Amino acid sequence: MKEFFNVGKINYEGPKSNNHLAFKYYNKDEVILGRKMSEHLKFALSWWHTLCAKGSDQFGENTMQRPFDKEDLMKEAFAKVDAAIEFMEKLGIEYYCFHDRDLAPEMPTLEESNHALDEVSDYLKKRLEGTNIKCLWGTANCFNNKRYLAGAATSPQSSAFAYAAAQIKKAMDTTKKLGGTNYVFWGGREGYDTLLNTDTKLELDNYATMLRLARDYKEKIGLNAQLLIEPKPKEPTKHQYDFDVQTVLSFLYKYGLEKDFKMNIEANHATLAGHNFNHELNIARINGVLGSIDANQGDMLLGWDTDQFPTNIYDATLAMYEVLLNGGLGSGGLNFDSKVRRQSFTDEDLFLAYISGMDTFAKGLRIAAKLYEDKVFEKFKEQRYSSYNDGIGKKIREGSITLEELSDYALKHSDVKNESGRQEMLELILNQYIFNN
Ligand code: XUL
Ligand code: CO
Repeated sequence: MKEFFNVGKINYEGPKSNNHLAFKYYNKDEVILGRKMSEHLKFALSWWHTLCAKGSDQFGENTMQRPFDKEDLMKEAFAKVDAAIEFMEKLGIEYYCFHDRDLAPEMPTLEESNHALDEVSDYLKKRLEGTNIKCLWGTANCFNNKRYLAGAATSPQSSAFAYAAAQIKKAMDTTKKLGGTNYVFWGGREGYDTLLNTDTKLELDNYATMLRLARDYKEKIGLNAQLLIEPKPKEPTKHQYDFDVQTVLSFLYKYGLEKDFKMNIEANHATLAGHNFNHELNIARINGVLGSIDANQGDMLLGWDTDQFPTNIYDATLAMYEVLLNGGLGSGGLNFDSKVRRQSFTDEDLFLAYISGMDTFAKGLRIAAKLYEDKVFEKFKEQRYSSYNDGIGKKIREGSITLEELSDYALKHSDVKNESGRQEMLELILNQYIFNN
């Protein structure tokens, strides 16, 4: 088969290498904390940003030409499959994620769109035989077409709800066919712009109904995949219902869906919500819903979802630290929901972006593993909260106390002795680990 990309296989050359087209930190078979790096870091290619995004923005046309571009959209869809496999094999990426409409174009009718998706996914499945490339997750694009201008599951139009259900059904069938280990719901336009025209109660009830139907359908067809909700606070709507992990948790509990869904945490969505990436991972972890990660980063000076490739070593380190505390991501992985900048229009830029993102997380894993082994923060926290280990503290921890008892205690012990939180010392230690590992 003819090659699409004029870039060879990307190898590990170690930290001293000056070759930009080589890994400095990602050494896939190297064992860290008893597992191969490739098992800790199940990197995935995002079909939409890698094969479909061509550099256009609100103000300008495409800037990128790809070697798989074709006049005929179906021919292009097949060429994208071949190009994606070449790209993943060259980078050693073993997973991919897709929306139904990234794999195959939307056609004039739903029936034709379904048929197009069948053809391309059959081809993808066949081409992947004998490779070690697998599907991390599938999803349905229920936000691009104008029928979804007011949402999909939360649309005021029941026919839009039905159309979205049809797309989700088909995307779940396709995820099953491709052996996907997760299925994602990012609430594209599930939110609102003004309360003047929005029945939030009905919209949220309907959203829960859609998720319940999808959960039941998953069981019915035997789709062996973890269902994931991907929180995001705004964009495209002003108020996205899935604001952040805590908001989604309360939604899941309210509607009795907490056992069926975990979460796919995206770094740029966390920062849009005013949270650090590791805050979202932490809240998901302590609630048992940390499922998978969309690895990217935003620009803190811009207020929108820039979906840049991750290069921030602090964030990657602290993210991998949460992943280690979580015991890994189970069936999840690290999907690069990231795109190259509009001015980075060459194919080589695409390779460089992935190498940079993979090395950032590989280095983050190496540092996090040392922090984890040395229990740096955990030891400090243990000491910091030790007043809850016995006496009155133990009773509070166990919930076996009354307000009267606490009042009696406080009357006798009114001298609260605080200790330094030592934030600067901990930051200093974190930096030492980053510098030395
Ligand atoms: C949008 C976003 C999506 C989801 C999948 O901000 O992150 O690409 O990851 O629909
Ligand atoms: Co995402």
